[in-house]
Amino acid sequence: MTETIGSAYYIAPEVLKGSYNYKCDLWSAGVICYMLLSGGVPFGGTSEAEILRKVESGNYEMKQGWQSVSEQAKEFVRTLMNVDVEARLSAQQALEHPWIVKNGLLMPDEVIAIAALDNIKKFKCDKVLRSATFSYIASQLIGKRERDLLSTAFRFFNKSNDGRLTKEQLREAYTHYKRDVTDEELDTLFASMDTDKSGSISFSEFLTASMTERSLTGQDKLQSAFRMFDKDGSGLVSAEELA
Ligand SMILES: [Ca+2]
Repeated sequence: MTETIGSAYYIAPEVLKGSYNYKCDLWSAGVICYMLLSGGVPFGGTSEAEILRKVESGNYEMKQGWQSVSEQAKEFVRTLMNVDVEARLSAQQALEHPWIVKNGLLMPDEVIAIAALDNIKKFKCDKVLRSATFSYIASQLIGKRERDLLSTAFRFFNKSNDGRLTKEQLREAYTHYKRDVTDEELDTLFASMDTDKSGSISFSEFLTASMTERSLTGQDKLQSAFRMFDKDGSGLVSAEELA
């Protein structure tokens, strides 16, 4: 890509210099966020030539209209409108930015989120074998698409964006999707999900509990998981093999 195209306001500085890649779109996304958050433009001017000169310099301010905007939101815009193309966020990194995650701008597929929450309510894992088997299936055998969808749901529920889902965040998820859950139910399901008893739910614990019943109990997957645990090939899984 070497051709100079695009509207003056949104164009990335490196595009004007004639050498750019996909990241020029992330700059443009940053300009759009800048305008939505502040109501102003980063590079003003009375003519297109004047605007383009300012764009090329890459220098902009965040003063007028930014007084009540959070530091995290400003940081998000700065990391998109970064003249250093290498350091500029990729689309994936932008989706993972705490400000995007915190504000729920990353919306999971509603059907998947609700199915995950309903599955968690049905999830019972009071037997070591069941827990160990399902954890193995969750980590090894789940389809990439289902894993991606559940990953988005997990990140949406995990508002603190630290990879550890708390009981309160899980309660909020049920409330958000208007699914009833009593305090007692929440205590019970949280305890069965938290298989390592760390006091929070990791992504793999979440995967184990939230996968669809069908993907958890597919005969092939159970057999594959069973073979994994049946280390001596005896056809029986002993307590030692699970330890
Ligand atoms: Ca845990």
